[in-house]
Amino acid sequence: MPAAIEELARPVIIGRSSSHFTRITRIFAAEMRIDYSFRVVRDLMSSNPEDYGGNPALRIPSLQTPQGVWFGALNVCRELWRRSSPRPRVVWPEDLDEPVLANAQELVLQAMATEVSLIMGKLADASDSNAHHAKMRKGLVNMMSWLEENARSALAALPPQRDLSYLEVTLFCLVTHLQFRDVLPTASYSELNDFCQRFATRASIQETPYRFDT
Ligand SMILES: N[C@@H](CCC(=O)N[C@@H](CS)C(=O)NCC(=O)O)C(=O)O
Repeated sequence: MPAAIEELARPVIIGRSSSHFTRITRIFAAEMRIDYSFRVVRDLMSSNPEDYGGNPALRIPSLQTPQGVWFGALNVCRELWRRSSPRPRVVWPEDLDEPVLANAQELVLQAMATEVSLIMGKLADASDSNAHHAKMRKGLVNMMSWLEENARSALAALPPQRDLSYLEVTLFCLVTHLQFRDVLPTASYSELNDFCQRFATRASIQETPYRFDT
């Protein structure tokens, strides 16, 4: 296949190496053995949807494919999975049919979103001392405490015959991103840190470290 056509056939992840939602998709791509190009969004303050692969929400990640663009980490991961062969056994959010599992997934994604708001607020020069900021921080600390208390039982309740779960990938990306961006001290979360240490032995984790794109 000529290089230009091959390039077009290769999906493009649009995101940043420092973004936890982007890392979810890169871990999935590595686990699914999908070859992709990576397009860095240089300015997260841009208000041009084209900079985000056309996403009107002005968010990363997106996945550009010949069929169209997929917005958001979960959509991207599902499309990467559909493209994989053989398809690994993935546990998706809708498969989590016990409260501890479903709530863990909800709180991981909410904690990630809260972290984005805190970081973007700081970037935009918002005061760290306003009431909403304080409430977001309190919510984040509460969610992390809940996850620390419930991670062991949630992880034990995942179907044992899986290759991967969205819950584990998102939990790993959340905890390690809190450390990377220094948003909260995480040393006291021993269950979460143990989980991250175990999960970090995967090649997909070694291949996708957080870093600031230059
Ligand atoms: N629902 C989206 C959320 C993505 C998101 O919030 N991404 C962050 C970066 S990790 C972002 O684009 N932030 C830019 C902003 O908040 O303006 C997903 O699941 O992918």
